[in-house]
Amino acid sequence: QQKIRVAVVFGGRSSEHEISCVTAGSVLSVIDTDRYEVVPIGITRAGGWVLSAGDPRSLAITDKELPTVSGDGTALALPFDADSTFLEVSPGQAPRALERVDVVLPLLHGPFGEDGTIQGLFEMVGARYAGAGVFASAASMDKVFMKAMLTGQGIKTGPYVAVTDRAWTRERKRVLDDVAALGGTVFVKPARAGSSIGISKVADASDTEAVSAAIETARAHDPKVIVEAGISGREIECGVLESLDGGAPDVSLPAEIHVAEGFDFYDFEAKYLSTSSLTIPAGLPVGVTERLRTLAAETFEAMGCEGLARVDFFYGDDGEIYVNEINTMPGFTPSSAFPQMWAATGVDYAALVDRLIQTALRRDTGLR
Ligand code: G1L
Repeated sequence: QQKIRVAVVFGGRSSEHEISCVTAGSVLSVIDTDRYEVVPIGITRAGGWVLSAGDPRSLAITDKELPTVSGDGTALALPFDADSTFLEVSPGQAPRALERVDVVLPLLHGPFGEDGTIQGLFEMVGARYAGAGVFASAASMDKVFMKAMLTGQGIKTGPYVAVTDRAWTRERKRVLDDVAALGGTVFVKPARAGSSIGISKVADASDTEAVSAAIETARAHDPKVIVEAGISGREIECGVLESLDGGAPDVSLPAEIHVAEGFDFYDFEAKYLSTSSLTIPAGLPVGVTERLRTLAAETFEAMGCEGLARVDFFYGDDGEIYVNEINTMPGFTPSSAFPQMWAATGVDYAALVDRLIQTALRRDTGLR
């Protein structure tokens, strides 16, 4: 029997190159090779595509060494088979690498990974792929469009001000007035950054100097910035998976994030470098858990998501539930929140990877 060919695309041009490589190593190590033939495809920091056949163990973190994708495949791996082949192709030729696979798992963060661009490339070559499509990826990546889409469909998100490049250049006073009107603490973020880089917390929305400095910091990462009102409450998240039978999406048990002592919010450092912890399931009244799970499925559908997503909430001290964001490419190592929430719900890591492949295979490519 012919095996299903699964391409795992990883590495890439973002700041989370290494995290992507580590994730690929975990995914490759649990894919059932009796049923699937795996084609690992690495993308170098320079954007070159490297086709490789090799050992997923080479993508693990070793003594202080993070894995990466290099042009000749060497860094992919010291323990590679002698007959492994590495073929570097330019992004322009990349589609050729995808022509003969049945499904793609795009394990890529940030620009060109989760913003809909690589999904567009998959669409054009007729490749089925796991996760959100072009529109849902792009709309979920941009916090301003995400909030507009959710608000427009009756899903509550926190108050915010969008700061476009033009508004900041030409209507700075109006922007600062709008921000001041949010009141209290605000978070200033690049509107489309994949990771948590460039985020600042400003204790007083009417402190125009501090707000301006924070906007400039965010603008170094993206000319479009969002300023969000701080919501005092608990940070809760749920995993969502597309149904295998065309029904409503499935939602995991909720997790609560406890940000490590000394960190103001769940930023890059708190997320990857310190000791933030998760409680699964979050200790919440049954009614609140059910409201969260329903809202997670509604948010997934409101954004037009497919495959999987992690929906992050604030459970406000006022008893209201606000959607903070939806992440179409959540952290995906076995210890990340998304796999942990599903494990607690009865879907282990290998089953999760299998389910993502299976839902992707059900898609209609329109081409074949
Ligand atoms: F393939 C899936 F399922 F769609 C998928 C794609 C990407 C799951 C999880 C992720 N996550 C990541 O790629 C990352 C957060 C590790 C990027 Cl660095």
